[in-house]
Amino acid sequence: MLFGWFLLSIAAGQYLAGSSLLDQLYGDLVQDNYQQSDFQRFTQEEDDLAVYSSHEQKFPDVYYENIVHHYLKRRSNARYQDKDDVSDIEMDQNMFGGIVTYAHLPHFNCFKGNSGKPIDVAIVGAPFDTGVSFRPGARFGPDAIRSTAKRLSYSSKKSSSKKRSTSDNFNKYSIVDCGDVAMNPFDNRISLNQLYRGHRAIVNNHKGEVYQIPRVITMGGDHTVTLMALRNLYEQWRKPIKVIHFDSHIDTWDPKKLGGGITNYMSLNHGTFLHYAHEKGFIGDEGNYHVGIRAPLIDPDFDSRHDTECGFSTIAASAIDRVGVQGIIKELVDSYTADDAKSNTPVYISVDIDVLDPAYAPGTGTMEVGGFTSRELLAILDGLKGTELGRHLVGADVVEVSPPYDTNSGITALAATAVIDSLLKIIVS
Ligand SMILES: [Mn+2]
Repeated sequence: MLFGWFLLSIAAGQYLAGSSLLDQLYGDLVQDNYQQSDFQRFTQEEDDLAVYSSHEQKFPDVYYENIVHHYLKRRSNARYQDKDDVSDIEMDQNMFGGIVTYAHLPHFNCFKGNSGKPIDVAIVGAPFDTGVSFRPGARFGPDAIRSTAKRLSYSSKKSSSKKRSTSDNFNKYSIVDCGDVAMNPFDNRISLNQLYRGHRAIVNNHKGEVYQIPRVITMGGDHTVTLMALRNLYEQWRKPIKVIHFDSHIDTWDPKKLGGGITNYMSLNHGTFLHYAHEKGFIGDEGNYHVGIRAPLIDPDFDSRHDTECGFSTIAASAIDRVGVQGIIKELVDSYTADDAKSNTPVYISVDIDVLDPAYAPGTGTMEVGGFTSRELLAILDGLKGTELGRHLVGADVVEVSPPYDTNSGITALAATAVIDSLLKIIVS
């Protein structure tokens, strides 16, 4: 009988030579509820068929057509779960639905004290864009980055998700999406202070299982938000931070040059925050790097001199054509000196998504042509993994993603998603 059924399948297969490739290839494989009784009336014919090789056709075409008719009819029947069985839908996330966190990471309220839950790496949004000089919209950046990160996941032990995982090394770490810091949209002084306290609460209220001090990756928000991250890091590590700043703009502008210094309130913005980070001593007097610079300066001589005073060296975007990705990686890695290693100088990486060419990141506040491709930026970041510089990375951000200016496909947010993925890999390597 079983042998007869096998031959029946072959017969159906022969007939199906004229139907779709999918039916030919997968018809029997996806058939799991077949009732043999449906073919009972062919039993005698099957047994007769058994004496013929599958290459010989004993019966007229109409016979095979009948078989296939019944075969397809049975196969297209859906079989439903019991109406109280939710085993296939009980998880609250799938690739393109569910409550959205970055890469399906677990979420809990990280700002309340005494949760007792460990955090090694916190992803947190800073929805703020009232420090921009040109196009706004970055307050929607965290939301867009999370939405675009749905195809990522990490096999963190805290995550129930088992989708595409980009590394095997995440199991040791508790990686959490803390959500967004609630930032007041009407007064930058209040909202930046809220961000400062948000970061501070995450770190003060939690310890990691690998890292005593959780590493925070911030999703901007305009670039002003970086100042609050640096302030927190300075207070946590009690020493100036070495900053690797990927951007098309220097962002060390003296407020008298950018914004005019008319009021104190307007002095702090997304082009002056590094000036203040230096003035406050949050960052080192030397050893900081800009990477990807190509935007014109406002007052070239003054700005260049002031930038050097703020402790920065520059790798221009055009360095890609002269020294290539490997040359840039080498300069950055070599900049972490033996003295840095000896004194454990903490490193912060800030990525303004406008470091990318507008072809790759149109959804940003201030586009500048002639930037890196996404591949070049990711290759540079990946090249820092496992180096002394990478091992001392204590915090990072991706800023200036402005979804209203992005494409329908969200390519800027997608690039930011990949940048965060690369930053995470440096931190957990
Ligand atoms: Mn910037």
